[in-house]
Amino acid sequence: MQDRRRFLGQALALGAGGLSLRSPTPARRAMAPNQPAPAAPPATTTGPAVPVPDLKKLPWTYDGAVKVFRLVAEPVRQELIPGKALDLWGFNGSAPGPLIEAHQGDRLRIVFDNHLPEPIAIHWHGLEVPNAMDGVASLTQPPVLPGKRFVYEFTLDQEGTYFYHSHMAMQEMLGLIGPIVLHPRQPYSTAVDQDFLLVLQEYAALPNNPVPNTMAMEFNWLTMNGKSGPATTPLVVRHNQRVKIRLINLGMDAHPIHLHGFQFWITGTEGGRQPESNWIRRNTVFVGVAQAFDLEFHATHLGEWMLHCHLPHHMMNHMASPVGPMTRHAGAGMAGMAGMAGMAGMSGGGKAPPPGWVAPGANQVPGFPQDAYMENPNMAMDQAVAKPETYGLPPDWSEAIQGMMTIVRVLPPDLFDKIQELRAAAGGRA
Ligand SMILES: [Cu+2]
Repeated sequence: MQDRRRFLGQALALGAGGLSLRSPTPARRAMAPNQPAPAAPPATTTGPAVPVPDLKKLPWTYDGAVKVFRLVAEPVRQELIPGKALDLWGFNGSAPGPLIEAHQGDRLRIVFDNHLPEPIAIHWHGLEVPNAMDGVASLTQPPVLPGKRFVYEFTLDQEGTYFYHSHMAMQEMLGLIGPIVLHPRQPYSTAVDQDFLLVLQEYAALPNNPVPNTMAMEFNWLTMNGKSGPATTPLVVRHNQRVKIRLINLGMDAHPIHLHGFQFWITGTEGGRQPESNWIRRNTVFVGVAQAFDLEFHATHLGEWMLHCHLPHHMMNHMASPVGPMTRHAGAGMAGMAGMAGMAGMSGGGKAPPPGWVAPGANQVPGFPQDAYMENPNMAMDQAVAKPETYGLPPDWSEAIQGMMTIVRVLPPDLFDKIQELRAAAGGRA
């Protein structure tokens, strides 16, 4: 903390464009009537901390009562699944960027540095901030030029699930978005035991080209928190816990996110917590572009329950158009696979299905092949994506999890506790 403070102090002393980096004086606050005085740091949270599987949280320091975050936009190399990485633009080392977590009433100062080769500005999506903080380059602020800094500062009287993003359209499609959670001042009437957050994104990347085509209208890499299935870390839940899952979408497509095994309540939107009379019971929520939803349910049914986008093309990895004539090879071998859509594979090259997987005479059946070469045990990559959260899954589980998919694991207490032990041993991630 000391080092971090000192580093931050030095960083601030270097000066910047935009606002003064010091705490606003009382006189300045008085000039901004819609900015209440900073609240004292809350002693306790009003809910569980929000895990964002596969993403970090943005650390902060305090300057008096002001929470100070350092946010950096920069090129990142994001591994979607083992063996497949894309050259994206993100924040602080990842795309999407880290979670900004704060409380209703907090005053936030976000010291933003642009390490991209072109101008940018950061928009706080859904947050009621002063116009000069709204992050629309050339309308509400000058663009933040390459190598330059801008300091955003505002007091937030909201609670719920929000996000930040570049307000340059094409930059959004290269990954520049990150989540924000504002905990309520008063606890919600219904407390949850688990509170997860997933950011939904999509990329169009040709085989062997690590830079996505930001002009594409069709996408072949679908991610949750920057990972594609089966590299998405399962959401591990103890039997009978009450679970919240926050979903955020910013891309070109809406995603119908479906949960197996449960009817859930939609308890919040990008407009914040909804009154209980407005809660809607569903098992699929169509998360539109620039929307957020909070889902809640009681994990009363044990099992490995899929949570996934239900668009068929969003349930696979690296879908690519056929090159050359389509072949329909019913037997083993690569020859039949070379021309198939969806075949570039989960681990950098498909493997033939096992004996008996394909019926004799399959070539005579119009429509063959569809999934025979994608969803078979030889496509599993359990070991490559093994982590504490995958402990105890059945063999070859990973061939079932591709694209915008993850697993909600509702586990008996002993298995849940075992995974917590493994997570702690793996580096205190429990
Ligand atoms: Cu989708």
